[in-house]
Amino acid sequence: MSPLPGEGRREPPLTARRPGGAGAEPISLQRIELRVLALPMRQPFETSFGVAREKRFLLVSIHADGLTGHGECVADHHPGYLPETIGTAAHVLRDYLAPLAFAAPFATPQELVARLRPVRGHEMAKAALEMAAWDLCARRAGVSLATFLGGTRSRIAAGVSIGLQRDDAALVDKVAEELAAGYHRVKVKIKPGRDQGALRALRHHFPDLHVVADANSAYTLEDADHLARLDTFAPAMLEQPLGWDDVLDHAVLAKRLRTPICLDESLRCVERVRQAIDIGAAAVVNLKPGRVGGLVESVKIHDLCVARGVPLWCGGMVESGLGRTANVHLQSLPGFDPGDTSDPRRYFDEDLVEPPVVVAKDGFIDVPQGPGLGVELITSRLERATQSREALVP
Ligand code: OSB
Ligand code: MG
Repeated sequence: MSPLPGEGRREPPLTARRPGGAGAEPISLQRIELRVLALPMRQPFETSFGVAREKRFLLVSIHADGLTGHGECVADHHPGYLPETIGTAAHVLRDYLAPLAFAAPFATPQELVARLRPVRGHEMAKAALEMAAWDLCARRAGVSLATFLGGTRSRIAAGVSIGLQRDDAALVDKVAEELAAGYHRVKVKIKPGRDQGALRALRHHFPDLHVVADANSAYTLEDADHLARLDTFAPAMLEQPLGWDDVLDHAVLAKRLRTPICLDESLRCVERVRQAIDIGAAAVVNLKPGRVGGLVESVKIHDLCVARGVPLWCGGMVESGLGRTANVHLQSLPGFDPGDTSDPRRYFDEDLVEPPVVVAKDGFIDVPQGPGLGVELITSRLERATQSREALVP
């Protein structure tokens, strides 16, 4: 595939402003490995779009010069959050992204990202390959991913996303438990019929609680009057109430609410984020590297939000410790409010990495200092979790 004409539109490379590994010897990939992994979950995670009882995901590992880099793909086995799935990600990685990555050496992750641009969409597949490239490049340079990204924080404030509970009393108990664990921010899931009561109960028990309500696209503009009544309970923000790909209706809804709107699903590139801010659809931005095609795009979105004074926080996709760790490195950039980075042990008895991601009693997570992601996969656990694997070569 030859580069598209639009390539000339490229912005100044991040390497102009951030370390990123400019000047390094180019990397020639020797092998890319795709594995489908399954981790049992300790508790189901329920949202307006479904219940997850098991975590299945694709692990992308790249090999070059005796080094390995790993990337966790956030696509689910089901297209209930966004259209990508494990199956589409494996297909696009195998048939389109891997050949582009093998086609020529690349010196920086930014160079690889530019090469993947002819493939439209498939942000989660691209992000996984890109994360592996960041891990490998940073390892080779002997610096942490945080340093490579230009991060300055050595610890980040953890927050927690709480799935739909059996009833409002159970939700109140759960929130109390998570606050006791030290989390700096609480988010709860809502859906029609499970919104007013939940927010009323939370406000009653926790008068000063900063609580985010995430609807995962469970409403339409016809629910505007109903959603406006949630203002009474003063949630800190309402996350993605309307269509998963919508920004226009969110701008209309925003005018009818006091509660600020935060967008998640709809924001899949920096241009979309800018447009959403410009038309008043997003007062707050949830940034997930996997949803926007990776860390290069994430840094652009971070920089835009900081420049525009728009609050920004890092979301989660129920990642294993590997993906969580990448989110921790990203949040070492100044400007992130506490988001959805909670302890992976809330979900998994046996996480895959060492050292594990740990939320300290004061609700902070240390940014790993070792090279790359700064964590290692535990081979025995990786093998146990592996459902299938395939190797791709040039
Ligand atoms: O909408 O933020 C979301 C998890 C899976 C899919 C979508 C969302 C979430 C979360 C984050 O709420 C949960 C977590 O990673 O702990
Ligand atoms: Mg969300």
